[in-house]
Amino acid sequence: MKNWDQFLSPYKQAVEELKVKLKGMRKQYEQASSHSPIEFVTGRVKPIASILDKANQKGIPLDKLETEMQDIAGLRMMCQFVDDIKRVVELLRNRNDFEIVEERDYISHKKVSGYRSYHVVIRYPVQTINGEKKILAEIQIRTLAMNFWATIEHSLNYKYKGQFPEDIKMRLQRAAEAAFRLDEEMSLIRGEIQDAQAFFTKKKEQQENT
Ligand code: 0O2
Repeated sequence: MKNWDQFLSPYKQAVEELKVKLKGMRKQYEQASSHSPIEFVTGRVKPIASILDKANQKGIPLDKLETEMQDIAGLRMMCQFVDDIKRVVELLRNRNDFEIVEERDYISHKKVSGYRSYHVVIRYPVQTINGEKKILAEIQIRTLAMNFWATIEHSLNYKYKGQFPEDIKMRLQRAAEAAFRLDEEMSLIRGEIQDAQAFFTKKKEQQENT
């Protein structure tokens, strides 16, 4: 019987610390009044039931979770535009508070499900009262459209336990294509959108200063 509180404690600490750090990157863009490639950041520790399900599906023994399950600590960084994803990955590569272990590009190579996202697996040092402990964490970087699709597909997956009826499967594929086209369209009018956003940010600042 695993002591889950003890096992998950460094993961919880890592998620809290990384949320602050990654959100801090967005804040720095705001302070510099320049377009932030990061729209928002979320994070979670995988629930115990999901850890057990995944370990079972992938045949991972519970005493190997630390090295073989890379997404017990999970962070998500959402971007407005596909091009922002590259910039965010570059920002992550340039940091020296963690080490990148692996990158998985499901944007150039989308999954058969239609899933698109860029995954960066990091080794993150957590400071504990017993010294430093390095844990694995997965950062998923995706556009708002990719996130919308993945969130819906994830909840349907939960409902149908991966066995989608044919019509739902087809609609999800079509929705994935629509999300892809939406990203393309937004990229084409990126300049216009950013001008409008800069205008509103400036106006808000002026109102706050009067
Ligand atoms: P949860 O509930 O998000 O934690 P594998 O599961 O074998 O495909 P692997 O090797 O664990 O993947 O790593 P990978 O490919 O980086 O995928 C891990 C996570 O990516 C998943 O975690 C999801 O969050 C997300 N993901 C991958 N494929 C899909 C997909 O087809 N649809 C959606 N909605 N998300 C996906 P978990 O553990 O599955 O789930």
